[in-house]
Amino acid sequence: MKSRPVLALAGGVGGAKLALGLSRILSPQQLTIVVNTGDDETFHGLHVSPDLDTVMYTLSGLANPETGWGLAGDAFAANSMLKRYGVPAWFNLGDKDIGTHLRRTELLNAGWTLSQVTAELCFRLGVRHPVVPMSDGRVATMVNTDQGSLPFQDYFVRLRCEPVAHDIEFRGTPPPSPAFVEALEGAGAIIYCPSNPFLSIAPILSLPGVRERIASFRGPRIAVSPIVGGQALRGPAAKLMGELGFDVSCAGVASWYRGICDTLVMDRADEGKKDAVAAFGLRPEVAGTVMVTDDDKTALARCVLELADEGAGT
Ligand code: FO1
Repeated sequence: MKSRPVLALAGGVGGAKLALGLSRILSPQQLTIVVNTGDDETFHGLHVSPDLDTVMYTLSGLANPETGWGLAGDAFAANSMLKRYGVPAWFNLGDKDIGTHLRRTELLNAGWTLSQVTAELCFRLGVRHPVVPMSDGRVATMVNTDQGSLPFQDYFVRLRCEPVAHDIEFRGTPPPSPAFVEALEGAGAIIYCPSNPFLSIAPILSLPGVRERIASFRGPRIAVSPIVGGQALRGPAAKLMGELGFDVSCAGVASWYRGICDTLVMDRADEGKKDAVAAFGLRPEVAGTVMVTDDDKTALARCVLELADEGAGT
């Protein structure tokens, strides 16, 4: 994508990895990373934006390499103290991480938008590529389960995705953030990072006008499957897919992306699923999608960008 910028849509850890790879190849003018905020939650009076922070920490080189979320070398003294006070502190906020949430909350309370706050935090951490919340308004991802309707972090962290899900709901219909709208209008290609489609990409698409804009987008739209060999690389994507009635495979991912995506990048392990993916109208492309090292992330990003260049020329 030499001319028009790339718009990458991302959730947490998997999305951040590809976003890092893209940021190593593209300049800040050539890439906008729009991030899911349906997982945002208020803990102990603080506004926590886990996916924004995961992308921001990853791009600044500060992320915890073991978990993928939170900060490397963080401690949890404040969280332990909350537990001593009898506060339900199951969402593990690190001591340094709390500094981020304090600053975000302070600026939001002072009237800044989430976009402005995120730009400020990124600037201070040396992140030069635009990391943009999907919206400045609130969308709450709710997982409707056999144990009732659960806010995302309750389902994901407190209950470790154990409840059986039958539906996912996005409460709130604020407009997409200004930078997201601008990126949608100016993009030369759209890349869906290998994030959970149901929990990370769907909230972005749920914003007014976004799905329609992407459906009628003229440039290449490329998704990277987060399902490899019938399993999620991390998180509950595979379990959820099964519970929601999808085939737990990259073909199931292709069926979900039908109409809003042209090419699905699937792992070499799934070579045999090419026809099943093509049956949903997506062009199957095989690559190494398991990103362990930074070189893996850059290699996958390069592959995706080459596909975008090919698509732009067709
Ligand atoms: N994930 C967990 O599994 N357990 C946690 O205690 C936890 C704490 C946490 C704190 C800050 C943050 O930015 C992310 C955190 N996450 C934790 C990850 C987060 O729940 C998910 O990765 C995303 O919301 C899904 O992308």
